Amino acid sequence: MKDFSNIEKHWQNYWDKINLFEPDIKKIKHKYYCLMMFPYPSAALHIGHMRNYILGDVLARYKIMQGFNLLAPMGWDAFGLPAENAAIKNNVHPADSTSKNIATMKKQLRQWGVGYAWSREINSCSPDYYKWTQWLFLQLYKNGLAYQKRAKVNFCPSCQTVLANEQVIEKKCERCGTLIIQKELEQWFFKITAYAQRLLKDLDLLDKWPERVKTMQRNWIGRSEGANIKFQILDSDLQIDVFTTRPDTLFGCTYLALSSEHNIITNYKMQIINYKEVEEYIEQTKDRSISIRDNLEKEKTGIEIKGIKAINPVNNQKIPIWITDYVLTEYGSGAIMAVPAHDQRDFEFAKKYNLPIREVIKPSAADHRLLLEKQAYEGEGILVNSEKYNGLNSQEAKEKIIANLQKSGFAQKKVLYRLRDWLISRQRYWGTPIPIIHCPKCGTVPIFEKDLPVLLPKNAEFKPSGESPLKKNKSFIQTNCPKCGSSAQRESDTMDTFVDSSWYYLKYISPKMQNGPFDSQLVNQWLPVDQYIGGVEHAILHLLYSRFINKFLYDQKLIDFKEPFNSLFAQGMVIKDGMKMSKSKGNVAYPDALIKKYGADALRLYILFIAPPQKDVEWNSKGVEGMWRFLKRIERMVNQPIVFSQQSSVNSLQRKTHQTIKKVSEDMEKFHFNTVISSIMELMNYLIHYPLSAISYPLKTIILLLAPFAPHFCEEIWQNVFKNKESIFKQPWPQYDPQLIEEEKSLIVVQINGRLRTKIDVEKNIKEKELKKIVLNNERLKKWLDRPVKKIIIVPNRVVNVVTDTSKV
Ligand code: ANZ
Ligand code: ZN
Repeated sequence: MKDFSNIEKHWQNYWDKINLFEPDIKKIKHKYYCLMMFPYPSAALHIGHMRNYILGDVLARYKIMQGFNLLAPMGWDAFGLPAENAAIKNNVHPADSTSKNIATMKKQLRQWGVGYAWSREINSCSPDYYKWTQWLFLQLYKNGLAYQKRAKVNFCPSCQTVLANEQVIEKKCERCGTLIIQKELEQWFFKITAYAQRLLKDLDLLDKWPERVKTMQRNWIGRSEGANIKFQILDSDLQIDVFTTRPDTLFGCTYLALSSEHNIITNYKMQIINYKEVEEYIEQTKDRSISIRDNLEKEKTGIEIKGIKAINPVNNQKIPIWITDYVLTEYGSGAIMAVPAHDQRDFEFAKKYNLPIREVIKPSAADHRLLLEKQAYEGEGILVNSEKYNGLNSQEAKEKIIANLQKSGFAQKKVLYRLRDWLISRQRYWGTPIPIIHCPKCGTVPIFEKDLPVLLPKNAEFKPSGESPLKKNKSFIQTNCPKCGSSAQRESDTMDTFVDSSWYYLKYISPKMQNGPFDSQLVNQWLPVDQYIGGVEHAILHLLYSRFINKFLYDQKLIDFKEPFNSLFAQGMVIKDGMKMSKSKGNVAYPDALIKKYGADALRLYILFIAPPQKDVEWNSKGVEGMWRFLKRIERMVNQPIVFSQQSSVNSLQRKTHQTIKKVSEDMEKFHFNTVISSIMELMNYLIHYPLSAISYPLKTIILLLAPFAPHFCEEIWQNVFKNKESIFKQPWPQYDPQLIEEEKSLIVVQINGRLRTKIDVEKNIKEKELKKIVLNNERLKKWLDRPVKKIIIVPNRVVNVVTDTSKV
């Protein structure tokens, strides 16, 4: 064989020439839509990226061999912070660095033998694409699902931009790790909360999604069933609403806890005796994280509001009101009824400030008295200290207490979602401009669809300043109102890139379409995506947003499927030095040198061999050479003078071959690529013990099964050694013959102390240990085997003679 790099280039060109990855988009029967999450155009790709792309490529090639009309497209999620930050750092325009990066990545993908339907390439920063992202915005706007409001937002002082809650990880910016501050700004939102219940319920339709991803989405949506309960303020007509999931604990409420932004504090200023102290406390705790509530470790603080008391509506007890830092402003009503005996957060708070702890729920079984000394009992149980509700269980009590309070208007059932509306505006340059005009006379005016796209000006100062850079771009900002013609201003914020990626899977179907976002009819035929592949880091945001937009388009009758992705595969990460491989962590390994030395195929095989694809894997390049040797062995083998025949003439080898086809085919469906490779290796080891005249069929099978993994190598053998005229990927995937995979049996005579007792059917050439076990556990032989066995004599495939100790009767 010639050297790797020549072969690889040759076949890469060949696959282009025969349009291997270009589907016939009009042919729907037997279609297969295999989609990889489209990447940010970053600089050179490393081993971690490579693992993802070859994973998808293996599946794609396998599906082609199975005869599917395969669509495996690729594109670029090109707008956004990563591109922009890199551009700022290197002092180049993001448009230029983006196209440069795309070129590099395409070259790398090609070098790895990763194929896509490149004629369908899309790029979210091209006007052809973002025109339709803007169109999508307008549809949401028209339907009341895009709105603007002043909001306290997470602001990253380093990236100089607003972040969605989802992009804040433990108070820090997801991108750069800087501590987030809160700012109040005018912002655009998409009303994803209107879809909360459907986004939750339809998770049940996704039976081919990993359970852990669905759980993450469920938690994120966070449905809570409970009630709003009103607490009257003593000697006033003001009330404080609380949301609780545990109305059954109402008799155990010993204080109310409010967030520091609760309006009672300003509304009732005059009555608050210690207002000054309260004000000071609020000032001090202003920047506390919004996530403190979930942070059980964190010590909670608070201050009592002196001068006012609340009344518990079930027993008219007067209870104190506290301001605390563990109640969220944004959730429920920003106030809670605190039940220290049954809520751990309240328990700790009560201990610290010496507030009463009143037990009202007893667990049905074990004595927990001791427990209550140290922690709250948060489970359900039987009510105590609750007057007429005593003896009821939590469920019954919840219903009854709410029903009774409801009569007097003190309670109402309520379902809350943790999910917030999606904050989509960014004060950054490199994104899709929001297609809105602010007119001094008409107010907020959407752009006419015929006037799309609103082009992002190339000659803009794009360095972040906290304000939208486009604001300073006069020729962009100044325009005329489409309604009344007076001079007006364009919206200067751009959209979050998650908007770009919320609908791209539709665009691939008709990427060049000009007069609409996508061809609905074709889209309905090609979607949902059959297999979606991507990183588990997108388990919440991207997947939730895409599901939301899909449902919106469904409601608009533009598509007829409720969920965009039928099956989801979340691949593991490549780890180096204990961390995710990533440029920002400086632990990156690049594939180039390895490819030069061993070829792309050996590296592909190795990467997929070292771990199941859904698992994280620690990178170590030492084993690549082993894979290279494996390919060399195959090469030597196929270059021997083999006589080709359809089937192997030796039964056992034939059986092994068919068993391998079966195992490999099943593992392919489950993404168990590592065991696929080891099964192929096993067959290879098996076959070397047979004469050349017997191995042609197994060898041919090996080449076919290996083709998705080592495509260049196998294509080379297929065409240049086996002298076939057509691509190996146009060959049908090998099928096994169910009759040929069955193990041969032998009928074995079983003797006990030399006398024939029974005959058993076992697998031929069964291991002695196995055979002994079968014999000794045989029910029929029990009565003769009630004494110690002295020895067992085996004549392979024929006789087992058990000698027992007959002396001890
Ligand atoms: C009384 C109670 C007693 C509660 C008990 C729990 C246990 P999820 O499941 O997350 O919806 N809560 C309500 N609003 C809050 C806010 N803005 N900030 C912090 N906590 C808040 O939780 C609902 C429970 O969280 C509510 O039920 C309330 O405490 C608290 F034994 O009310 B519970
Ligand atoms: Zn106007």
